[in-house]
Amino acid sequence: MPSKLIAALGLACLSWPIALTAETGYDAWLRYAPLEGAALAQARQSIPAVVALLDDSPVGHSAQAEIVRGIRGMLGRTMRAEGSLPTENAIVVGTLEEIRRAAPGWRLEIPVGAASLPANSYRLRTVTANGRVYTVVAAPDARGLLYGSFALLRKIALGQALAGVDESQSPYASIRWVNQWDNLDGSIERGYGGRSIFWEGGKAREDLTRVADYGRLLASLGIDGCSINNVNANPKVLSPDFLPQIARIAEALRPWGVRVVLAVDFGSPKSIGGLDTFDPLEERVAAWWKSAADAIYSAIPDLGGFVLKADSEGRVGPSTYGRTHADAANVVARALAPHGGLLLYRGFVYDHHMDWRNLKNDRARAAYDNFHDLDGKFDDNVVIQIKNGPIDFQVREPASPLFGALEKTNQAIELQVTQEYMGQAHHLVFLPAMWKETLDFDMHAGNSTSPTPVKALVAGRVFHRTVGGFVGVVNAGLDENWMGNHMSQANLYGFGRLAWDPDLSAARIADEWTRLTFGSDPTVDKTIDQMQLTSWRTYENYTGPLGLQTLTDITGNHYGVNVEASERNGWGQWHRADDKGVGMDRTAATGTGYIGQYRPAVARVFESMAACPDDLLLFLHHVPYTHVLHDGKTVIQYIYDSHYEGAEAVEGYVRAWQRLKPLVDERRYREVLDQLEYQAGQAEVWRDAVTNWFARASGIADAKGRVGHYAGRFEAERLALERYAVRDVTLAEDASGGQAVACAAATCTATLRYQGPSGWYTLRVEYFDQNDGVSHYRLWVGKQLIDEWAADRKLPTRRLDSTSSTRRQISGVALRPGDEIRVEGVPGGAEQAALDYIEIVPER
Ligand code: GCV
Repeated sequence: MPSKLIAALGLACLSWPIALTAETGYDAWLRYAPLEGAALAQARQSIPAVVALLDDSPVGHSAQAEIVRGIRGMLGRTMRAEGSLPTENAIVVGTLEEIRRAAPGWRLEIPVGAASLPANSYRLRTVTANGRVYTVVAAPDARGLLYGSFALLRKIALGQALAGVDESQSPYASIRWVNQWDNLDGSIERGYGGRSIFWEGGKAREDLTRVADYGRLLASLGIDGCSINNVNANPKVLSPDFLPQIARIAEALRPWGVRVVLAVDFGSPKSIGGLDTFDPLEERVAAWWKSAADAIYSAIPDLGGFVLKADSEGRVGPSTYGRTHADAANVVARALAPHGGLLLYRGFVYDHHMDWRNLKNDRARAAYDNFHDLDGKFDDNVVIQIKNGPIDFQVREPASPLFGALEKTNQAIELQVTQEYMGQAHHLVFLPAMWKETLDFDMHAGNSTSPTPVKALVAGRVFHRTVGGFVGVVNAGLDENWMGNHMSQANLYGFGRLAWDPDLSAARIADEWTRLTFGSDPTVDKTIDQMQLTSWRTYENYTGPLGLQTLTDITGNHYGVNVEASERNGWGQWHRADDKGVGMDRTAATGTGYIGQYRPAVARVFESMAACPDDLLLFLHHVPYTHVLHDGKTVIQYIYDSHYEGAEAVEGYVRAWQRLKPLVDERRYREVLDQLEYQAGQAEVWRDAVTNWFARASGIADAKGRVGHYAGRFEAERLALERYAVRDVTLAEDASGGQAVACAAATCTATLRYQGPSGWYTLRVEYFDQNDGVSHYRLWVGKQLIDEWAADRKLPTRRLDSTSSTRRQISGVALRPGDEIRVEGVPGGAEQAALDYIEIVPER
């Protein structure tokens, strides 16, 4: 057995028991949990004793080791790993060429002909020869072997029969990459799953085990490129003395067929190259890029290429010298071309100092305005990397018009897996459902009547481009479960599956993920699938319905609610809500003209208020609050209702999850419950803040009388306070009644005398969990201590605001008239054990 293989199997053996015993989330969808019942019986019958690898590449060895690992986990059997075709039943892993040599008589009947089978494809096929049954994993290249092996294991894990298997799959597009926004100091921009797995203290980490394990997760989805540093790039990555650091990371990813990609800074020729210019049209600059690329490729010959953010959010770019994006892209791409490298040039270019008073200004226009006229001017190894929508990963945006506007330029779609505007690591939001809407959206871009969905455009299928595809911004980190919570792993899974095959449905992806991650119990599957598949709409309902975008603190942490943060500044995420109406007029007739950037068939629908889908109405039109939607509601009533529905839906997730207690392992049950309970509280914070803001702005009351009236709610500032002091909260809607109480003493109390009927109640204490200390709370009813907790969540604020506002819910509390309910707060650090209100809710 080759030594590399022994090493790989050794590692697999070591990590196997951990995977089975500790459900930390580390193994994500590659748990290989023991099969049971019929699935086990079926797999035991069809899985032979041998897995033969005919290929000797490191990637081939990863494939074989993975099969051994997976079968051991699922069947409790250790297959023999061999290096040639055995004379017994076996799983055989080999390239088409290797199989042809070892078993010339086998006819794999590759439908499109072996020579034309696209790179990274695979074929799974049962072959019967000389009375033996071989399950063949064949591919044109080693990556295909790996992807085929993972597909085989996925089938087994999902209980699908292997006998007679006959299937071939090819990736939909050539680019299936992830971008990590990791800084060299170990922090991650918009990362919510811990510190960088790649970097610490300006260097590659000593221990890169996590990098290899991440490579394995990516490979299991068919992802073959990973940029390892922030697109807000540190120029240092191209210094000659830094190359060994990158080379070490490349080495850790290589056995999984994942190529390193680097984010580079356009100013590098000047900032680290010793030139006095970075003008892309200067010979010296071109020569510098060439020598930088030559140096990096001599250290890492399989580097995928570069990703470049230029002239955006303070990054330097070609505008410094009055040059175009094509000039900038081509000078870098020409340095990469001799090495087969690609340049992913980001289409996320916009002016963040726009005059908000000018109603014709519009950030959404920027990508198209910057790139459309340059179509055809980019070299063949340049790919324009375009965010799914024209703004910036908001909860609802139309597909970027740029997808339909590039005919002679390669493109890739950029999707954000890390949940920057989507509740970060704290809210459940299954993004494949949202991505599918964009990928399937027909841009009407072709010259015939055939549909031209975004997925086909970015894959280069419509205009016959040779490269193109999918890029996901992932930002996985050192947290045990990679993403900061278990459920968000489904977004990485979904991104990878869609990058491989964007025709998959969101429902199928959710179901695969749930079964691989939580097992195949039908109640568990149904519950989790249902939660995942409704979660985007739910989140949209309480954070920004009707195309309002995410009504978050866009100049701050992008997490808590702040309706006005997008207005009266140059960032251009305007929704233009005032006392009369709401929405951006982006029409060609009276607005910014953005809608005119779409092809006529799309523009017609968007331009007409009657035809425009309600979900995008306020993104595309400015309307009075009394405008009636297609469903018959007024805009203002829809805003109220959707917020209540959203908050109620999350309460429903909590109840649904609680029913899974006996069916999910203890640790993940507890951690997901904690996340959902927190989210339910936050959804109410959002609900109350947004609905109160719009009630105040519009002057129109909620027809159902809910907004501003909260039965059973007792404001902390009205309770009997000892040492607690009343504070105005600066965004009035961030605290119920606009006020909170904070404790500047060693301990403070807030007391209320209950006067309602006797019965069982749930008590909700709304408090503020800032990140500058850990306060402690105790809740007493009479002399009895009912609950105590610490305010120790990691939320991105030091202030009393909607981000720190957090709910503690205590159910099953018996109350009688006259009972004294007392909250005692003990500050910790700079955090002052602040309270917003207590709510007393009768139990259902
Ligand atoms: C890496 C948004 C994010 C930034 C990010 C930028 C980008 O603006 O808030 O953190 O920067 O997008 O995609 O470049």
